[in-house]
Amino acid sequence: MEIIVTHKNSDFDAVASLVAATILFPGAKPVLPRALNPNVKAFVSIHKDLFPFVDLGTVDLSEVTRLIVVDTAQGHRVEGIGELLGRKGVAICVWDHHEARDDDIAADSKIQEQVGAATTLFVERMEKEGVTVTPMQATLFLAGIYEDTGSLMFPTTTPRDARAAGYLLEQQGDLNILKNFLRPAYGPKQKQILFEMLQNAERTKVNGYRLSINKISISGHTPGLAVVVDMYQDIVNVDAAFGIFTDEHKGRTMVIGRSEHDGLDVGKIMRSMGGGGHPGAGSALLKNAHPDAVEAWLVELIQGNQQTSVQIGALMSFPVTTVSPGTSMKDAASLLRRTGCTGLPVVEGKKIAGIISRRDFRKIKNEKQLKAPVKAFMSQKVVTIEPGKSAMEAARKMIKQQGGELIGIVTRSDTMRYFYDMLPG
Ligand SMILES: [Mn+2]
Repeated sequence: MEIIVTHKNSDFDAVASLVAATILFPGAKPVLPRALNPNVKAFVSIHKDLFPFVDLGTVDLSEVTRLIVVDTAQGHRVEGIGELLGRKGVAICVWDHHEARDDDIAADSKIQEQVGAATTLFVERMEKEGVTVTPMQATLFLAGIYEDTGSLMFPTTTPRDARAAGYLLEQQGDLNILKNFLRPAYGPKQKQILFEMLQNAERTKVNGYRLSINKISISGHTPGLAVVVDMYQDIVNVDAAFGIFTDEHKGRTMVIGRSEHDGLDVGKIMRSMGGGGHPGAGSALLKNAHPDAVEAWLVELIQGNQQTSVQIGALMSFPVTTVSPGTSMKDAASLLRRTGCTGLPVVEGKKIAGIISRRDFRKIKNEKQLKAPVKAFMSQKVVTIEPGKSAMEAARKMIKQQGGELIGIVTRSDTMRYFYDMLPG
């Protein structure tokens, strides 16, 4: 028997992929997770009979010969399949669109391409193979693509997602049905939370990003918080918005983030907090964490956020050509000419004593001064940066003109090369 599974708390992309896989793998049974996102649950309850879903409880796992995993490649995100992973005689096939970094399923075959929605991968294949898609299926697949790409507006959207959406509209995917299901998780409770968030809204600037971090206490089952944070971000108009939702009674804190800034990868930040997501959206669930501590942690992660930016350590030139304070100006000049550098650090032991640059040679009035040591002409005000900092920060320091052990040097051209994406690799 072949079964198709996806991650729990399924969104439309997960369920659409589940259905799409039944078309590409005829005979395989789509196992619908018990935990579904509220809007998906509403959709499924109305359309259940139109799709051949089965419950895991009705599947005899000992009969399974092939496992098709869609919209994730992480075993712990899929309910009840632990015993199948690594079992002899079970072929595993993965279709996913997330970054492979946290994958723990050893797949025999894997289609993993970074597009905005896993559904896109299936739709492309169906179009290529000339498989007919019913309007009902097209609508569900559209919901998958629209939800995971924020209606093609998240930065993770690729041209392939837009093309797949176009194809589905040609197959009579129904936008009216979609509109009713994509944001139904927003009800009176969510409205109340959004209202409270807006009353407390504050904006801050961290590492150059305009942020709003909002702490809210909640109680009881509160679905749809991602939608609330999404709307909140739209209204307060920041690069990224975070909601820290604490249920004191349960001792649980849910962190939900949205980013519209290419450089601020929310998924990565949430992974550092033990959660997950995409660059544009992500969440993490923390136990017994104080909201203030969570906020401080978030800020720290964003401050140290290296995703826009390669670390300086990876950018810097090494080894560094240096001179000592006693080196003559003449020798320094010929070194500058030979290396093509615009400046040289002046080093005493391992410490930077100053920097001598081409500009300093303008101070030389006569031949005799060329014999003088560089320390007479060097500038002692040297701006340094630690290797763990980002290229963004280096650029900021260079613009602002604002010492440790010398281990490398970042030149203007190193930094520019980074910004123009010309770094090798
Ligand atoms: Mn997805």
